Amino acid sequence: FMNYQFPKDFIWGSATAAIQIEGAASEAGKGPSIWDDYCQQHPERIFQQANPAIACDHYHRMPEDVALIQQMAHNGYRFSLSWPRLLPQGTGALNSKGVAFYDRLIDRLLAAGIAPNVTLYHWDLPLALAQQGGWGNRQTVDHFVAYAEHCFRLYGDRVPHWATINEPAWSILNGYVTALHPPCVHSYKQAIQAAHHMLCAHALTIQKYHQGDHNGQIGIVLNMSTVYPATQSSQDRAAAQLADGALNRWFIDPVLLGRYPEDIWQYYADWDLLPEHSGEELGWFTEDSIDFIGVNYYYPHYASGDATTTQFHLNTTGENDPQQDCVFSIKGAFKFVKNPQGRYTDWDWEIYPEGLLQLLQRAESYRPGIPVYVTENGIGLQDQLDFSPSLPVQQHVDDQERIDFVAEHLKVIHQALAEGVNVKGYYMWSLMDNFSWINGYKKRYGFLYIDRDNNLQRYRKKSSYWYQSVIENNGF
Ligand code: GCO
Repeated sequence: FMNYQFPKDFIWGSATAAIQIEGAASEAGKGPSIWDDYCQQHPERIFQQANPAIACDHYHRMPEDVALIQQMAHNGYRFSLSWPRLLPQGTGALNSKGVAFYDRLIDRLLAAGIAPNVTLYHWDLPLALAQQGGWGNRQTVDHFVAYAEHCFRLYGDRVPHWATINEPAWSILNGYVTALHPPCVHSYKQAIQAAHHMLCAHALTIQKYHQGDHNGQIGIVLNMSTVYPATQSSQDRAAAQLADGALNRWFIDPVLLGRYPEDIWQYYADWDLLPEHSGEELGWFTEDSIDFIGVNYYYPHYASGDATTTQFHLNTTGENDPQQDCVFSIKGAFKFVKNPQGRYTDWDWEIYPEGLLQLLQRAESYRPGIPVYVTENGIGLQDQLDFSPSLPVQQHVDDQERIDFVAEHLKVIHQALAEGVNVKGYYMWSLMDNFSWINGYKKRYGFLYIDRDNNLQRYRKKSSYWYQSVIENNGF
């Protein structure tokens, strides 16, 4: 008897991103990305001076990794293509070895009955384009669209699901507001300009895909963090509305409604923060353009209107996630604070499954019936290997906390389904422990434990066996 039965065609998978797992950073013709460069230039900003040069060596171990995905019974896998592996300079000639790598990956997945869900951009901008201004440069839009068209031509016949950009809001916030990620700029003006270019690149790519003769679906992956007021004061409620507008609606509205949200547009206009834009560009934002929406959810935010301090902490201890310490403040208008009642992980991320339910309901309210995929959800832990002879192999990495976390979130997905939200699949972050940006390799997210002391050996964690049984029963 299943308490939580899922629809027959539900996709059960896990997710990764190229820069976080592939390694082979300067091999086989790959060009450098902003992350390769950042870790080289500023090793002190990354926990234990880690870098993605080898990562999980997935580039070389791909057949083994796909075999593990198959063994774990997943029927879907979300990964990203590395733009600088395919186009080392970001533009120009394709790198044939890069092309061949993703051909092999996609073919192997399909042969194993695993449906690929492919993200075009997961933060690894080609360095050559960054040197010309990156997302701040209008030309990057055209370069991105050209890159996307290559990908559709190369793999479009075999990829059922595409996503343009992973978490544009967070990529912009990290790059231009907290400045913890490259290009490490503190500028709201540039943040909003770069965001506009990303949204243009997204919109134009969707158009191109639909104009082409492809039979898959295309969408975007948004991190639609729920934002609550820290207290019920009118100041905090206004702060929450603004924070939600800047972080969520600024991205959801162009994508799903075909226009920027008026209140935030006006707010940015008042502060002289509006992006340079043309009428033609705004015309690329159209209603009903995407076929599905991908939602990444980790934790909720609490906005306070008392944003008198603006601090940007660099925390490279890996103990706390700097995103939590960090005070976001658009011209002193809001900051995020902790929930005193919250249940928090080791990295100070609150565990709050109800937040996911609200996001799913929100996607549905934007466009009833829209297919929704939970494209990321998971928990970073300091998992340990334990080879005590008394333990069965399934318990060599006992990550019961991850099982509890995933189960709690699957329950709210089940509830959303019961309420009529068209949730089509769940991709746990992540398939394997990987390069977690400035947290380096300490923050482990995987179903597979990567033994960094022993030749990057893979071990299945307890959660992977539990998830396999969920998949095999299509519920739990
Ligand atoms: C982490 C994050 C993940 C990702 C992912 C974001 O801490 O590593 O929680 O969300 O790294 O790349 O899309």
